[in-house]
Amino acid sequence: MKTVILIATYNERDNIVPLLEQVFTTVPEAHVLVIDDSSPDKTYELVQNLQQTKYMDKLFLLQRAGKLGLGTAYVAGFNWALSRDYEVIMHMDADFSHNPKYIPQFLQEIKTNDLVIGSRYIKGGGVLNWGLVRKFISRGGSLYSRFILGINIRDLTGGFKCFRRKVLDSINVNDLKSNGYSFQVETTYKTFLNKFRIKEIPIIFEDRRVGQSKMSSKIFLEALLMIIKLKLTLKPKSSTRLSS
Ligand SMILES: Nc1nc2c(ncn2[C@@H]2O[C@H](COP(=O)(O)OP(=O)(O)OP(=O)(O)O)[C@@H](O)[C@H]2O)c(=O)[nH]1
Ligand SMILES: [Mg+2]
Repeated sequence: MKTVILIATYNERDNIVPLLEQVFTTVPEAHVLVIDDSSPDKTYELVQNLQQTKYMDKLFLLQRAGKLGLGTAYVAGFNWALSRDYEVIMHMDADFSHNPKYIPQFLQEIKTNDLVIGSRYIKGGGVLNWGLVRKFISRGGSLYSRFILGINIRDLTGGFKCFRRKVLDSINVNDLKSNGYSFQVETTYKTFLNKFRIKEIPIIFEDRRVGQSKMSSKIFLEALLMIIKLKLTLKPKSSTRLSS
């Protein structure tokens, strides 16, 4: 199945080249779209370079004018992919937290599922090198979302995911409300409401190797509120009532 992997970058100069090399070594048949928000460290230059010298036919770059957030970067990537003939659309972080070695498992599972989620919170999954606070935020965020939304998915906030195009077609990616931490919750929740098959596979998530963390308490609090909003505004497909 024709596959594209979306990788959003903001100041990932130290990670992007080794990451792309590892991705293409692991899955030579896949395409990659990097969505870069004009990183001040010029991450995009390294991508252009690699594109011109090595991966002309399978590496693509979408450059945006400035830092617009990870959620909108993925929406731009989804639209890019949906306007082409990709059957499978994945996304992952650029900082090696999402190890490319797992990609073949995603591509195997997506043959019989509609959304495959790399999960830190099922048997065999986990997190390496995180402090207690970060662990609490992530685990708490997933538990909280699960409880509010009433959905039996263990890892709702992770960003290592693989979609069939029909899922993205159905969830109207341009209508997504979140941009920050809750973006992942929203796409999974909508997939669930639309009754698609979702599968979690275990991943070990490693803390970013190099570069600056962008997590803040503001992002986190916004996400908590957004999840309540999602619960109140989104309804399952089947509950749509006929007007009398
Ligand atoms: N294009 C784009 N990419 C972004 C933006 N913010 C973050 N990213 C990328 O999105 C991915 C995830 O962001 P991270 O900064 O790793 O977020 P995190 O994993 O929650 O936090 P740390 O790893 O602790 O920094 C990385 O590949 C970032 O480079 C943005 O505004 N625009
Ligand atoms: Mg990270």
